[in-house]
This record gives sequence, structure tokens and C-alpha cells, in this order.
Amino acid sequence: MTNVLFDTLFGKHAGQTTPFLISPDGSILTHDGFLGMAAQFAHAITGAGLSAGDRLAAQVGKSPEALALYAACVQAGVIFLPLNTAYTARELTYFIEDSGAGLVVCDGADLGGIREICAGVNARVETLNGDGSGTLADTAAALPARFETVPRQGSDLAAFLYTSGTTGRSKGAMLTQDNLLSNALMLADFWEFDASDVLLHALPIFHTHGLFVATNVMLASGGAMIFLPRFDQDLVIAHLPQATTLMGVPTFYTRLLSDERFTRALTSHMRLFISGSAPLLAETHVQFEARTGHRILERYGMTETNMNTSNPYDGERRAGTVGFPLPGVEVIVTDPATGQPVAPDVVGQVEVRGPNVFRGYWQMPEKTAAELRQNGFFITGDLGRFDTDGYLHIVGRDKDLIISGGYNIYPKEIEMVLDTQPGVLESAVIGVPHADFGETVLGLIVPAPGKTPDLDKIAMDAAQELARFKHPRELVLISELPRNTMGKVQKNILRKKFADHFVAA
Ligand code: MLC
Ligand code: AMP
Repeated sequence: MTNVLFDTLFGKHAGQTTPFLISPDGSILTHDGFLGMAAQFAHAITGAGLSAGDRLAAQVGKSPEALALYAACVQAGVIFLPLNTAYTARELTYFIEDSGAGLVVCDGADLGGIREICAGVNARVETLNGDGSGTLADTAAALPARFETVPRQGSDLAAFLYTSGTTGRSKGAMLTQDNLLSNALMLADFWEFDASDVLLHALPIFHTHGLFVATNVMLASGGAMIFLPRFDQDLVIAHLPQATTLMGVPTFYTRLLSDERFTRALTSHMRLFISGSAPLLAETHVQFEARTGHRILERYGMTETNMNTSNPYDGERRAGTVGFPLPGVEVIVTDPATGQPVAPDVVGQVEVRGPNVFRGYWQMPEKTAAELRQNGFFITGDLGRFDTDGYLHIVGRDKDLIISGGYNIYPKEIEMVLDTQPGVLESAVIGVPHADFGETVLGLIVPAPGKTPDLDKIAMDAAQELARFKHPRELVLISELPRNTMGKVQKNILRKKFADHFVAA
């Protein structure tokens, strides 16, 4: 028996001495060297007691070693659960408990708090720091650079990625080997990646975009990645000349456009710029082409499904659209009331079916049943329409979700924190336009009768509970929330009222 994901994406590079990861300081890790590092980590995590089907949760900085930990999990059949480095102890506690992780890998600086969380659930803790050092790395360094790959089938789980929910409770999306592999192979082919490509990788590696789209596509094609720790504008500009492709969220592109060093000459050699995770304004698409001569290729995906649609590689990349269904992926737009497909140009809910669609939410059969139809279609929560040429336009969201700089933020989670603060009767959290992040978080607070809530204190308390990117950028007092006859808060009215709050500022 084989391990289809490991063999196809990773193992096939054994003996390949071309670069895989190029660090900003110029140091190079070859494909073969990366496999050796992954094998050492595979020995380390199995030595720590993990076996196939167990979960490993990692909240670690971006480094070649952190990526090797992902490869090690695949090779050992362990389910990889990457976590945003911004999550607070409160948020982590939930993920660790809910997933039943057997091993948690964290930065040494966070060891104290995480050890406490893990003690309660009998999980082991090891460290891996942003510079690649740590207890797990020390153990791995002394272990063999070859590991007997653990057999797995395509239907076996490879990763859990937590996505927040409209109820405020995060859900672990279970992704199989086939989910990841089918998407990686298809995207590498569709976007014409090959071993000569060098991807400038400036995304985090704890989400679908940076981990599965960017990394898996480069593994599938055998090319290299310039592996930047984060989106640092100076580093991106400095390394563009060595790259052939860039994948980013729209904020990458708006930031680059605001930099006068980002010129046609700097980008003339580039093969492809890809955008996703949040809507790319048509205006950004147009400005980008005027500046560089390149048309950004926009695609659409999500944690539960990887990538669903893409503008064409050859052919018109239409601004303001996310293109056509990708090969092997079915996308329909349906009437929410009947579930039946609607005609072109009619807005409905976007549904997706294909080998990319996840298995369900971990230990949440009801939530899974509510979103994943028996016929295999996943109800994405996005609203869209196909135009008469077949391009999909994402026009809004049925789910109460804010996307800030490519990170998803569920208002309910923030409202639950604000509502418990002294002097607060109730709150509503909305996303409003923001020049840098696309949307940002605004917290609206209705005081309890006769009370004057201390907004600074509320902001400070909320900061203890929630990851930095979820913090309301501002809290505003409001006398009451608009409600419809069913008593539901009419956030559309609030969004309209506060639409210029940050843009005008
Ligand atoms: C950072 N901050 C954010 C933020 N990122 N706040 C809101 N939204 C964000 N996205 C905080 C920082 O902690 C900092 O706080 C302050 O805001 C300003 O930080 P910055 O230095 O300007 O931000 P930076 O570190 O440069 O990060 C911005 C960014 C980053 C856009 C480069 O957020 C990023 O890499 N986003 C990509 C997210 C991503 O990969 N999404 C894919 C999800 S997968 P302070 O306190 O220091 O001021 C998916 C599926 C699909 O959606 O289709 O791909
Ligand atoms: P996540 O749950 O973090 O994977 O985010 C997925 C969501 O991001 C989708 O459901 C969409 O709402 C949004 N998204 C991703 N790509 C695009 C895009 N190109 N245009 C508009 N929205 C997008």
C-alpha cells in the first residue's frame, strides 16, 4: 500500500538536488534536503507517541522546519492542524480540546501558557521557534533522514483547518488526502506551473492559501519558493527579480501599487500574479494592468473546498469576477428557497461539488448536514451569479462574515465577548470598507439603561480574548440596533450607515 499524498507531492522529489526553499538570506534547501528534514521530524513526532490518524496541532512561526513538520505529518499519516500564530490562549484552548490533539508544537515563548492548556487534556508539548530551533528540532536533528512512509489511502484525513462559524463556535474542516491532492495537481496544470517556476511565498502557512494552494502547487510542479517569513514590502520588492510568480491576497496588490518601486520594469519578467481569499476590486485589477502590463489572475476558494473557480490562464481574465469552475469541480448558483439552479445573471447561493470538497466538520454532524448536501454539493455561504459568458461573480455573502486582509472574522465571536462587558446591553459587529484590509471590524455598542460603558476598557478586555486581527478597529456607542419584524438585527442598514467610517477618515 502507498501513501498517495506523500508519494505524489513529496516522495517523488527524492534525490532532486534543485532548490525548493530559498530563504531571504539566500540559503537554499533542496527538494531532497527538505525530504530529509521531513523524515527527521516524522521520526520525532512518532517517537513522541503519535501514530496514523492522531492530530498534531502547530502554532509556529513560518520557517522551512515548520513546513517540514507538515510534510512529516503527511509521511507519518498524522493529521496536521496548523493554527494562526495570532490566536490567544483562550482561542487555542478550544482548538486543542476540540481536536483532541496528541501533540502540540508551539513557539518556545508561548510554552508556559500552552503547557497549562495541554496538561488539562493530556497532550504533549514540544517547541519549534520561528528560527527553526526548539525541542522538537533538537530531537529531530539527531534522527535518521529516511523514514518508512506510513501507508494511507486517498480517503484518509490529512488535515484539520478550523474555520469560525456564524454561531461563534469554530468548526474543524476535515480534509482528506484526495481533497488536497486533486486540487494541487489540477491547479499546477491549470496555471501551467513547472519545475522552472519560482514562487515568491509571502503568505502565512497556517491557512489554505499559503499551505495548500501555494506550497502544494510548488510541490506538484517541482519548482522553488522564495520563502519570506511574512509579507514584508521591502523583501517582496527585493526578491521579485528572482521570482516568476506571486500568490497573494488583495492587500498584497494594493500595497504594492502604492509603492513607486513597483514598476513595469520590476515585473516585466514575471509569468503570473494570482489573487484570492478576498474580493479583488476591479479597480485594483485595472490599475495593476496599467502599471505593470500584467492582468492579475483571480481565483476563488475556501477552507472547506480548496480552490473552486479560476479566471483562465489563457483567455480573458475578467476584472471583478472569479472566472470559471476549475476542471473536475462543479459550481452551481441556486435559489436558497428551492435549492434549484437559477438562470445566468440571477444571484443565488454558490454551491460546489468535486473531489476537492471536504469530508465534513469534526464531531459536528448537524453542522455538516446543514452545509453539505447528501448529493455532495457544499453550500458555501457566498452569494454569486454567473454572467452569460459563464464567469462567476461573487456579489456578497449569506454568512455573517468579515474578511480583513484575507483573514476571516465571524462577528458573532466578537459580539459574544462585547456583550458580556460591563455597561453593555448588546452589540453588533460589522465589516466596513478599509483601504488596506479591504474590510475592517467596527464594533457598535448599545449601553445598558443608565450606563456609560468604558470603551477603552472594553477594547483592552476584548484584546485579551481575541486574536489581534479580530480586534474592533473602533468601538462606537449607538442608542439602539435596527431590527426587522422578526427581531433580527439588520446589519445591512448598519453597514450602509457606517460605510464611510474609515474610508473618509
Ligand atoms: C495583521 N493585522 C491585521 C491583519 N494582519 N488586522 C486585521 N486584518 C489583518 N489581515 C494586525 C497586525 O497584527 C497589526 O497589529 C496591525 O494589524 C497592522 O499590521 P500590518 O503590519 O499592517 O500587517 P501585516 O503584518 O503586514 O499583515 C497584513 C497582511 C496579512 C495582509 C500581509 O494579514 C496577511 O498575510 N494576510 C493573508 C491572510 C491569508 O493568508 N489568508 C488566506 C486564508 S485561506 P498591531 O497591533 O501590530 O498594530 C482562504 C481561502 C482562499 O481564504 O480562498 O484562499
Ligand atoms: P476561508 O474560510 O478563510 O477559507 O475563506 C473563504 C471565503 O473567502 C470564501 O467563502 C469567500 O467568501 C472568500 N473568498 C475567497 N476567494 C475570494 C475571491 N476571489 N473573491 C471573493 N471572495 C473570496
